[in-house]
Amino acid sequence: MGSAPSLDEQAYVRAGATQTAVKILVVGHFAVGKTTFIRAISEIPPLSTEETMTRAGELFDDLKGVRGKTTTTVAMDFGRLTISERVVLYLFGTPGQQRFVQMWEDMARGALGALVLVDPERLADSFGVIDLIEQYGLDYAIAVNRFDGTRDREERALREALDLLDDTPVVPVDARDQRSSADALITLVRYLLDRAH
Ligand SMILES: Nc1nc2c(ncn2[C@@H]2O[C@H](COP(=O)(O)OP(=O)(O)O)[C@@H](O)[C@H]2O)c(=O)[nH]1
Ligand SMILES: [Mg+2]
Repeated sequence: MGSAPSLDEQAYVRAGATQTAVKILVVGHFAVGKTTFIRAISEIPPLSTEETMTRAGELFDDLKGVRGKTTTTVAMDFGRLTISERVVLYLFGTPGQQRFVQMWEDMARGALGALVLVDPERLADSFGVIDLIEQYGLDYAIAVNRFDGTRDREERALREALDLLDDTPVVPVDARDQRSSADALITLVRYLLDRAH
């Protein structure tokens, strides 16, 4: 792979260890950029499972006497990024909606932490995801995805709106950009490993 971004691995990896696999969740509300992010950085062809779920739709249709189709697309993404000679991240893109709580049960197991993608113009849409993350006791960093045309929101205002702890990292990211996305993950991993010490 191309040049690995720098993580001061001596501080984190046991002497003599070959590779350390780290499971990281990439979470966020619908259309916040999870798939884009994992596609931009994965060094293996990213997997994306698109599963069409019929919700309690049938029942709903019966009640309403409408034959409209109530379907929701659930997209899960999987990718890998080597961030130093010996630290390899396994990335799981996970939708943030409360109705996927069962999936979260599995996803959260063994995860070191999560990167929460947020859209600065739709912060309220991220409340549910952050609640879920906290419910599962996962440490996280916030990556503010810069969509074209969105103005910068002052970090202080964003921290307040999302009710973040003072030491929770907040980093800007362009989910389409490899370098920018990798930097956000490095910030997260450094934070997680420092906390684990
Ligand atoms: N302009 C811009 N568009 C983005 C960015 N990140 C994602 N998008 C677009 O936003 C839409 C939703 O992104 P997607 O990755 O599918 O979101 P997901 O539902 O969280 O997986 C797609 O059309 C992306 O191309 C970004 O940083 N800038
Ligand atoms: Mg997606």
